[in-house]
Amino acid sequence: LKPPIKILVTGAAGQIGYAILPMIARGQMFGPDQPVIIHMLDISPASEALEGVKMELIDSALPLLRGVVATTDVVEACKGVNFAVMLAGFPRKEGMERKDVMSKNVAIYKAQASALEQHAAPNCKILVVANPANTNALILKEFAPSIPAKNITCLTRLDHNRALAQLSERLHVHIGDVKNVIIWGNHSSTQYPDANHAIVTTKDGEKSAKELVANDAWLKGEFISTVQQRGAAIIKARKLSSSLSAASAACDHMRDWILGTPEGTWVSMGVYSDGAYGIPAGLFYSFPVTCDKGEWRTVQGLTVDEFSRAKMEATAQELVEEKNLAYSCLN
Ligand code: NAX
Repeated sequence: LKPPIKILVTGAAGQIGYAILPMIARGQMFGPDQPVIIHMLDISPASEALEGVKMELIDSALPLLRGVVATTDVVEACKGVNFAVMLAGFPRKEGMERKDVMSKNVAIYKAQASALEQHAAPNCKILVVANPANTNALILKEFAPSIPAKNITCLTRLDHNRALAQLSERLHVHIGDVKNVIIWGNHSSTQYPDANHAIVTTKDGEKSAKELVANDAWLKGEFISTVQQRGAAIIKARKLSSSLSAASAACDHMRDWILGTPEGTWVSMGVYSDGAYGIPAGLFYSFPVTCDKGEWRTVQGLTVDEFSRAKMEATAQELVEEKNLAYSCLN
């Protein structure tokens, strides 16, 4: 077994927290040979619930779990952490303006950025899940200037997995035989789920998913809207937002980032744009990436047709607007 690593989970008393903590403590994020010490952060009104979660983690008798810290003190929470999964956020409540919600989240991410910058371990890697995920990641980057931008990412893997699931259902193939869909842009309803480069492994070798589906209208219509609206569909059905699939996707995201993507496979991650594919630099935008030894790299040179280009630009435009709104909350 390796020496234990420390991982911070913010908003740990919430829904996704309850689903993800046992996954982390069972080795589903960092592998079955990696012991973990979990730091859980939440706010005072949730501190009792947080203690309850701690008791349950201890009672789960998990051999990889080498310690649990439950705290409402952001400094204690961030101390020495090698990884951080940021679930903490302020949800939109009835009657609230977009700007009010943004302003609450900007304040949270500004404070947590400083705490991570000052107290996390060097080279700490961060995944932002809480919405607006891309813009929260941007605020975190802005207020933690000494953390390299490449160490900050946001979650679009849930959308990626939803796109794989739609293709797998449509083609009646195992989900493990479908790969290389792409989520471009924002984790919001403007995201662009793109199946143009997706591949299905069949008994006759690798085939283009697009050719197997052979229905452009579905790929440009229902496929995209189903993935974009899946979160809303789950809220309607469960009366609660997706949490087990979000937790599972966050594990996939961290595992692939740290342990690497399989040869010939890419995944979608929200990362700091350097201008690739004509997307404005300085936004957190979801791209196809491959990962090796803890570093992600944008997949280069994919062809982008006119239909895709328009969708990629629309979601970039929304991110520019979110960025402007976030900045206006700082004044
Ligand atoms: P919950 O509301 O159940 O949990 C959020 C937790 O954060 C609460 O326990 C709250 O007390 C805590 N919190 C609030 N402010 C805090 C602060 N300043 N410091 C520490 N903790 C704080 O939400 P949950 O369903 O767990 O979702 C978490 C976030 O993930 C939400 O923002 C949600 O919108 C977002 N999602 C993002 C997804 C993605 O794919 N990027 C998908 C799932 C999810 O909707």
